[in-house]
Amino acid sequence: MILEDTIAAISTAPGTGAIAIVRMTGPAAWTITGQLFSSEHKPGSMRRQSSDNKPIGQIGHWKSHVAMHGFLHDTGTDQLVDEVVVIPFKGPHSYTGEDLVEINCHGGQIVTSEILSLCLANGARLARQGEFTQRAFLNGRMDLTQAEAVLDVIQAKTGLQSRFAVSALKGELGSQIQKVRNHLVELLSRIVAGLDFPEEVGDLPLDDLEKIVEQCTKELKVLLSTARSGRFLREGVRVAIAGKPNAGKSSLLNQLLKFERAIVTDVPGTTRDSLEELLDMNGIPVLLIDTAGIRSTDDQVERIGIERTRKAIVQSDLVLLVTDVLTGWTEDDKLVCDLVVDRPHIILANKIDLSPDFALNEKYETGLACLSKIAISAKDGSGLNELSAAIERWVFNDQQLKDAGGSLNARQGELCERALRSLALVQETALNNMPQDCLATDLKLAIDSLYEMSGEMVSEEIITNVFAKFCIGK
Ligand SMILES: Nc1nc2c(ncn2[C@@H]2O[C@H](COP(=O)(O)OP(=O)(O)OP(=O)(O)O)[C@@H](O)[C@H]2O)c(=O)[nH]1
Ligand SMILES: [Mg+2]
Repeated sequence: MILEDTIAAISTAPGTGAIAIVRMTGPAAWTITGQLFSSEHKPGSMRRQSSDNKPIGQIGHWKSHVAMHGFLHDTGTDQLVDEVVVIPFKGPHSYTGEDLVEINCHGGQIVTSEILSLCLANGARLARQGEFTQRAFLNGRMDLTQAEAVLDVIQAKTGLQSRFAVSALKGELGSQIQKVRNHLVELLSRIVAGLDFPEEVGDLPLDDLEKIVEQCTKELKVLLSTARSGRFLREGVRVAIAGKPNAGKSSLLNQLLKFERAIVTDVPGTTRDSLEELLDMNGIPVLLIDTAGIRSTDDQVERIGIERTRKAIVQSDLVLLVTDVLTGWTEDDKLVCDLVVDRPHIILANKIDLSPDFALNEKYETGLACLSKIAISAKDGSGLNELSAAIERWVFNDQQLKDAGGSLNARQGELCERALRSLALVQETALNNMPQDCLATDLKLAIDSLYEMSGEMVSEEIITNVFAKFCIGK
């Protein structure tokens, strides 16, 4: 699907840089660049004539994927705008699948916007957000999971986020979905053949059907389990540090961040307000929230702080419950425990440096939501590797995210759940020995959900939503 119009945008980040790139794609991308670009700049001479008397801008001489050094001139005034490197890409072998040009210019904001204005004045229109990638999708250069991965790569804030996004970008996630879908399509065609030719083909043996549906269900469940980890990788994990006053919460925050972010004193009740800071924990973006210590108090300011702690706990994905090995498990610890009992949490017995023989005993019991108990020292950092490992295990749910070739985003996760529901109905129908045309209906719904996941059958509205999240120029 080659689109009629030619679009242009500045593809590099706003601001000043060493170089910037203005990108253009569409049927007129090469011609427009040809009108602006010349391989020589000779002040005072006719710039459209080169030294070998060939008209400059003769795009017939351009080679796809080969960079050309030259100059851009204002078509109206003939003034030199910038010295540039132009890389033309001939469709379909380009990012968008159409003719495309990248103009590498100096990274000044004025010069970059002048070049963009020239492209627009000569027939291009300003690209919408994500429109380059949208064209790549519409022209079949990538499926929707890959297009969504482009956004993830751009927005990744840690190396791990980026690695998973890149593997989805390579199409691994898309091929996992396609693999399951192909099995189901084959199954459906066998059922349909049986319905169309009952004499010759007959009903599909239920054993065959169950085996394939079970296998596909298993594979989709693995994919679905990546959605939770994927959300944490994309959006970060909110981790509240809670505990009684003086347990060492702020010290823990500082030790994890490796700088003195929070005030630490030996006065109980030092932290009055919740304080947030982002940490890259082995590639997982973790939003750490230090909170006011929890205890019963008449101090009005402290009570407001404790109320905020409650809120931080409720809004968190995970709580680190910090206790103090010097005081042991006290009434105040029990107050904290009541607040975190239903939330995933890790008990941290802090200040182990002051009591090296300390052992976590049965008193430290907070219920089923407790993921692990670790003795740490916020002062010397001991036990913190174990803490990172415990958080990592919980985030990835012991799943081999790598095997899935990426993680599902919210849109894909919903469709995966829908496909699984349809497959469950197929299994139920088979169990109840219903006619095989009933199987076909649900099987078709499961296949449709998978087509929607990869974007091969998807509404205009969803496409618009997906690409609206991109920046202009991508
Ligand atoms: N030796 C030792 N002292 C620690 C450790 N962690 C914290 N402390 C000390 O314990 C005191 C309280 O530490 P904070 O980090 O302010 O405790 P907090 O839980 O944030 O206290 P509030 O903000 O009052 O709720 C300070 O004197 C810290 O130096 C530790 O692991 N070892
Ligand atoms: Mg504190």
